[in-house]
Amino acid sequence: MATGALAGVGVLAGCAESGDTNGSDGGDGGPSLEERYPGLRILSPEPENAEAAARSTYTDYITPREEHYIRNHYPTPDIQESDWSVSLTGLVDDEVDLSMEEIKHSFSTDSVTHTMQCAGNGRSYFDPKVGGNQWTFGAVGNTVWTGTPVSEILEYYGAETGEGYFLTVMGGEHPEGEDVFTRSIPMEKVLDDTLLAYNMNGSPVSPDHGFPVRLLVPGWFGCNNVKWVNRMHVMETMVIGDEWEEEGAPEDGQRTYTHWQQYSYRIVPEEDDGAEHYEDIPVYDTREQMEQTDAINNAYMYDQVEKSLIGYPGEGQTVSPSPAGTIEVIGVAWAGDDGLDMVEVSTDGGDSWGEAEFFGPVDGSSGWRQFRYVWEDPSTGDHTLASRATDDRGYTQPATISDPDAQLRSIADDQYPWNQSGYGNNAYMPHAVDCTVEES
Ligand SMILES: Nc1nc2c(c(=O)[nH]1)N[C@H]1C(S)=C(S)[C@@H](COP(=O)(O)O)O[C@H]1N2
Ligand SMILES: [Mo]
Repeated sequence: MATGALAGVGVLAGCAESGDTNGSDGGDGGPSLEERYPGLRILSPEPENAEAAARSTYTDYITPREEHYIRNHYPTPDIQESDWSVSLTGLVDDEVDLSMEEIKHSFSTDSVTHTMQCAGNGRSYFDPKVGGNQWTFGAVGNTVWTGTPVSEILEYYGAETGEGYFLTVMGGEHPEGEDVFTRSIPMEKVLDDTLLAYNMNGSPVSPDHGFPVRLLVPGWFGCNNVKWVNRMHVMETMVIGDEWEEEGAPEDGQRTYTHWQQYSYRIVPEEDDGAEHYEDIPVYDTREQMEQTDAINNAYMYDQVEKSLIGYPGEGQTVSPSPAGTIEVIGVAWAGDDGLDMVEVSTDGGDSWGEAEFFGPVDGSSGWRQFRYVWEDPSTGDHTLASRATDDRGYTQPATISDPDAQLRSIADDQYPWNQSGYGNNAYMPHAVDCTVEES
C-alpha cells in the first residue's frame, strides 16, 4: 500500500522565470547544445538527448562533462539554486523542505566515482528495431559526483528505513500535465551509498545533468539517478496503483508517478502485454531479477549488468603497429555495483580470446576500470575487435541479442533477451569495432 499525502507537497513548477546564472541556453540565444557539448552526437535537441560521438571517450578514466551523455524526457529546466528546495515526505517524524544551503552545509559531504549508463544504451543494435532514441554505444560516462549522503538526511528527520521500504524520488522539471519523473529506490541501497549530488567532476552539476541537485545511485542504471530532485517520499512499497496514478495527478487517470517506475524501464519480451507491476521484489540486482523469472516477470532496470567498450582503435580507424610490432587495444569495463573479474579481447570477430589487463585508477566499486590488451603481430587488413567482461559472480557478457521469438527474460545461450523497449543491451558482438591495420 502506498502511504502519505500527495497533493500539494513539493511538486513545484519546474522552471524558474529568469535564468542568467546557470548556463542553460533556455532558447535565449546562449550557446547551443552542440556548442556546450562538443564531444556529443545529438539525437534530439529538445528534449536534449545526446551521446558520446567517438570511441575515444572510452580510453580515459574520467569522462569530461563535454563528453558525458545527456538523457532527458522533458527539456532541461532553467533553475535558480536559491529558489530550489527538496522536500522530505511520507514515513518520517518531521516532514521538511530543505534548501540547497541546508543540503550542502548541514550534513557531511562525500564523493563517489560512478559509471552512469542509460538503460537504452545499445538500443540501436536491436533487430528488429524498437522505438525510442537510437543510442549506439555512447550513452555512458564515468564521473566523480559529490554531494550529501541521503542516509544522513533520513536519519536526522526520523525516516522509517526498515528492510523492504523504498525512497521514492521525484524530479521537478515535468511540463504541466506530464508524468513526474519518479523512481522508487530500495531503502537498502539508499542507506548504503546514495547521494544528493550537486557537483560533477569538481564543478557544479551542469543544468543538463541535473543542476542544482540530482540523486546519485552508484552503479545503477542512469534512470535511477533522478535529476532536478524536488521531493523524496519514504514508503513501504514502490509507487504503484491508483493512489499514485490519480490522486494529486495533474489530470485524473494519468499514470503521473508510476509511469517511469512501473511501465517504463522493464524487460518486456515480445509476448507480454506490458510489464507486470509489483509492490516489492525479492532481489534488486537486475541480473538476479532476470534469473528469478518465477518471482519477477519483468526485471526492473536497477543495478547495471557487466559490460565493456573498446575505446582504441575506434570504429573504422586505420592503425599501424608500434615499433615493437604490436597494437595496444584500450577500453573500459564496468559491472554496476558488483566487482569485475576479467576482460577478454578478441581480434578475430569473437572466434578466439585473450585476457586483457586492468590499469589506471581504482576508486570504489561503481566506477569503470580501464583495460589494455597487447595485440601481437597484427596482420595487415581488416579486423573485427570485440571485448567481453566477466563480473566477480562469474556473469559474462553474451555474444548477441536474441530473436524476439525466443521470448527470453534472462541472458541465456550466450544471448541477451530482445525486449520491447531495447533496454540493457550488453551483447559484445553488436559493440565490436571494425578497424584496418596497415604497415607502419
Ligand atoms: N528528472 C529527471 N531525471 C532523470 C531523467 C529525466 O528525464 N528527468 N532521465 C533519466 C535517465 S533515463 C538517465 S539515463 C539519466 C541521464 O543522466 P545524464 O543526462 O546526466 O547523463 O538521468 C535520469 N534522470
Ligand atoms: Mo536512461
